[in-house]
Amino acid sequence: SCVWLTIFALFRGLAFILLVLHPVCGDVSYSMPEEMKRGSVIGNIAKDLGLDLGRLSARKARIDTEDNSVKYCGVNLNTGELIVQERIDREGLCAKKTSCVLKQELVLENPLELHRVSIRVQDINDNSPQFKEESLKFEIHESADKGARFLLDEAHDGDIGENAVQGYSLQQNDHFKLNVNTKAGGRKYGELVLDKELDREDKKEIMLLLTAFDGGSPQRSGTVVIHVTVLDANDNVPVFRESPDCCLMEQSPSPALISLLITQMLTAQELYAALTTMTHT
Ligand SMILES: [Ca+2]
Ligand SMILES: [Ca+2]
Ligand SMILES: [Ca+2]
Ligand SMILES: [Ca+2]
Repeated sequence: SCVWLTIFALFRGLAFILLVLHPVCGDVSYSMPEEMKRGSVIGNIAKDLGLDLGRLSARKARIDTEDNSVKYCGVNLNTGELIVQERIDREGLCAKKTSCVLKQELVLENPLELHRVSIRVQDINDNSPQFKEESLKFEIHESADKGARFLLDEAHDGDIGENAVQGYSLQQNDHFKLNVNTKAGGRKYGELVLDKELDREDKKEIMLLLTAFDGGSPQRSGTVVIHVTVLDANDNVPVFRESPDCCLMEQSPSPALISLLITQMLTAQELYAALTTMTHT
C-alpha cells in the first residue's frame, strides 16, 4: 500500500511532496483484551505489513506515538512481533467509551517509512460494582403506606457493556421488596418498595443487605447496608395500669403537663410515662 500511495501522489503535486516528507504507508490494526502481561504478543507486525524481517534491525524499526504519549507496545526486532510494553488499562484509557482504540506508529528508516498501528482494546471484567456510600440511611414513618418507594443510590462499575452493573438483589426480609429500573442509556438503579407496613413499637431499626452485580464472567458483585430507622407515629392510645377514673379524679393534670401537651407532640410512650409519674406522686 506504500507503493500505491506514492503512485497516487504522483498525480497530486503537493500531496506528493508531503508524502515524501512523511511517507505514511499501510495501516495495520489489531484487537486485544486489556491488562495483558508485559511481553505478550499482540501480532506479527512485520509479517502483516510484508516487511523484510532481516532488515528490521538495520532500519531501526521502532514504535512511536504521534504526541509523545506512552509507548504501550514495542517491536521484537528478531521476530517482527508487536508486544505489550506498558500496562493497557481500558478504564484508564477510555473510561465509559464503548470503543477504545489505541494509536501507535511503526517507524522504519532507510527509506523512512511510517505505518499507523491501531489497537482495539477489549474490555475484561476487572472491576466490581461499588456503592459510593458505606451505608444507605433511610428514616421512614411507621405510618408510611404499603407501596411507598424509596430511591436507592446506584452502584458504579468501571467496566462497560455486560461487564457493568446488570442488576441488584435485596436480602430477604419482612417489609421491603426491590424494584429495579433502567435509565435512558441502560444504567440500572433500584427502589426500595414498602411491601408490609412498619410498626415502630415492634421494630425500630431494620438492616438490609443490597447487592449489585455485573454480567461478566466470572461475575463480580458489591454490597451496601441499607439502614432503615422507623419513625414514630402517634398510633397508640395511652393505656393505664389502674382504672383511669380513680387517678384522674383524684389528681387532675398539672399545668406543666398541660402546657407540655400543648407545645409538644408527645409520643404515646412519653404521654404514658408522664401520666404514670403524675399518678405516683
Ligand atoms: Ca482495567
Ligand atoms: Ca475492564
Ligand atoms: Ca465489572
Ligand atoms: Ca407509634
